[in-house]
Amino acid sequence: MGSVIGKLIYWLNHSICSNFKTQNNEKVSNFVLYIEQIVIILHKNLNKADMKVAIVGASGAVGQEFLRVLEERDFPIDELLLFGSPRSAGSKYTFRGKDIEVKLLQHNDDFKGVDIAFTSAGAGTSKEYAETITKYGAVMIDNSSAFRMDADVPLVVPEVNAPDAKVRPRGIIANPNCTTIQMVVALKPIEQLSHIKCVHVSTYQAASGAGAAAMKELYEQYRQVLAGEPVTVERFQYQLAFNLIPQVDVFTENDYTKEEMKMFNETRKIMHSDVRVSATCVRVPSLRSHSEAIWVETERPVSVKEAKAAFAKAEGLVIEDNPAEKKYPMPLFLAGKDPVYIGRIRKDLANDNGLTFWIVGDQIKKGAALNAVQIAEYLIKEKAL
Ligand code: 2RA
Repeated sequence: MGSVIGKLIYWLNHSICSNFKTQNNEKVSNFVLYIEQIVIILHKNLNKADMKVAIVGASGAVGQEFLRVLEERDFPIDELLLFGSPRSAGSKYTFRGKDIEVKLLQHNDDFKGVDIAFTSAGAGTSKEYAETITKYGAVMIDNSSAFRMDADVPLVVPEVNAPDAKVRPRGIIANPNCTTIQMVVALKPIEQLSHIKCVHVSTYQAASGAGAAAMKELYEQYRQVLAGEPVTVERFQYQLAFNLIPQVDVFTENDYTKEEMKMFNETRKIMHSDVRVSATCVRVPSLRSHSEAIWVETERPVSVKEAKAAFAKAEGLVIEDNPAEKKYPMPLFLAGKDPVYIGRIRKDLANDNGLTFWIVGDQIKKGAALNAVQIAEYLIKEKAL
């Protein structure tokens, strides 16, 4: 799309703008910007020719996963742009055999002609750059918490509420938090059988949820403990090696952590539901893939047989459940996999309307990059970019 749009924008800037230059300059440039946006959107929908994609935060754990996922899924890309902080600008990453240099993220026109921008550089950066990223029509699929609960920003897990992605007045779609994403994939098939009134969940979150540096720190802590050296603690509240930490993110005023409140609020928004979610989020010394023990209470009792049949048909979910053969999902064996795995499916002995199960999902993949890419794939399929 770049060349056609480029020419139109050049023409708009140079013919219209120069004709009106003597008038109020700011008004003219706003007018031109509006026209440009209309042309971009019309062109995108009437005559989609090529696809320009950007990754913001390319050097981070999720940014790197975006590169792998886009390549793995043969995502239609004609041009890929990588953006990063001053620290990562200038680094090069290989995509489809070609080296791409990370550009410095700045307030300029670098996003002109970009169709989709996958952003994962923290909430502060997303807030600061949203306007720069979206002003020429790019759809920003944002992995941070910056906009998740904004009423005019859809929060999307394609298996659950894909059509929400089409209504995005600000050009922004939010990717939910990893623990919520994998949980709602498992809740959806049950909700279709009987409304879920409440959920109790305990998470077992791998070190990588706190970023690439946190993974390194866990390795280093194990090495230090085994070598009898003092242990470095920078990324977690305490030593994580040989330990569990019942705190992910900071505490809020009700003594739940932000991570726990995300599970409450985001689940309701994605599922369009009044469900109440009470979570305890725990950091565990595994490297990758989050696990969750979940108890749901439905309006009517749902049998294990019904639940298993619904899980078996559900999109993005794989059942691994055979107690006799010690079959259940485990994070060590599921890193790098696309689906959410579910096992230990049984009746809740403490609640006649309750079911309980265990899920594992790669939180950098389905919990972040893959979910965002699936949103983009849905928009392309629906011609709703
Ligand atoms: C964590 N859920 O595991 C967070 C990352 N989004 O720390």
